[in-house]
Amino acid sequence: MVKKALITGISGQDGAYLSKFLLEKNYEVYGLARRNSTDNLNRLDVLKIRNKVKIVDSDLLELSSIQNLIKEIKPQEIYNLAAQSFVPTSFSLPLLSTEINSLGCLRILDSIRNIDRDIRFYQASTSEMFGKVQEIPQSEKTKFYPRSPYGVSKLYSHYITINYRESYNIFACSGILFNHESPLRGNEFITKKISKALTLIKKDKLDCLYVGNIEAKRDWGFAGDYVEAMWKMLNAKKANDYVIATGITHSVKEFIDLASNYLDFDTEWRGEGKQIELIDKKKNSAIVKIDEKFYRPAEVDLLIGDPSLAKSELGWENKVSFENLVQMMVEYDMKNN
Ligand code: NAP
Ligand code: G4F
Repeated sequence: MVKKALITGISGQDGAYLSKFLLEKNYEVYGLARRNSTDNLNRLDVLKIRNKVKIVDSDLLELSSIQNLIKEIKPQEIYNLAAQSFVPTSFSLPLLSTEINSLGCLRILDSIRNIDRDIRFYQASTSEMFGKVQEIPQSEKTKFYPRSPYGVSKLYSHYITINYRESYNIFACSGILFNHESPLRGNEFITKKISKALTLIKKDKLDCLYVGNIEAKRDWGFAGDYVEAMWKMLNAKKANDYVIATGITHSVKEFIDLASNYLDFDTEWRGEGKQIELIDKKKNSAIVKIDEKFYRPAEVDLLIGDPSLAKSELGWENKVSFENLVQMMVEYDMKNN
């Protein structure tokens, strides 16, 4: 029997990679997308799968529409990837972010409870829940301490997923995914912002990249590797929650250094604190500067995950290294900007 999967957030980075992964496993893939005034399914074009998935119109804010979709499609698996996923926007739009990220998840879970409890459910949880980290590295047992409305909203969906598993015996899993990137990453996230801007500077189409806190450290992996973990969770013998990470951390500054090396810039950092600048020695001009507006009201300084449970129970391992990830993003942007 051909399995049917419903993916919310199919227009996003992970939605595109997960669709490709499931299509290769012969799934019938349905993608929940909200109406937009402009076409936002271009990631599916890049991966050449737009005509292979079935797009259905809905929104995580609309309960009856979600219920109708589940009744009509009858999926065996639902992957809830839809979210207001940009941390700074969660500070400016905290209620909307919570509506989508927390109650959106509950709307799906409660629909599963009422319609068909055999549907397996994946929730896109996040390392942002660790926030001000209480332990290094962070594992499934680490205490949470979110630092943004985004992190708090995702903590609700994390626990409601566990609650529906324990209360109603629904096969519901929560993947605590650390930052994962790709050429298809949204433009405002720091990795894409760096790779895109530095390639534009290389082509003399931009003078300078403005960023916030370059000392922040993240455990960055490749999105294509991480969607496999989502599928493995839903196809395991037992539902559980897993940290998905590389186990290695790098600062934003290191990401900038590596990307500028790949682009053959000859650079040095000059100055200190918020006055620091990255100088292109050939032109003797700054190509990266700090702009305070990119600092957050509360920061997550350091994330580094311990993915050993995912390795032992799911056989999942990160494949693409940090160095290869940076190179992949820079090469894509060199070709496409
Ligand atoms: P993304 O590129 O920002 O995609 C988010 C998706 O959610 C988009 O398709 C967006 O649709 C959709 N969406 C937003 N509000 C919606 C609503 N009200 N109803 C229906 N769809 C809605 O995010 P991503 O990087 O692929 O991440 C996927 C999921 O994993 C998110 O839940 C994110 O919070 C979580 N996560 C991501 C990372 C990471 O490093 N990437 C790490 C941990 C967890 P539009 O195109 O219409 O905006
Ligand atoms: O790329 P970022 O915006 O990602 P952030 O905040 O870690 O969130 C991402 O990863 C989470 C998993 O941990 C996901 F749940 C979430 O949905 C999203 O995908 O920022 C990374 C770091 C931050 O510390 C930020 O302060 O980079 C720092 N940063 C420094 N300058 C900047 C900038 N971030 C952005 N976006 N823009 C800057 O100019």
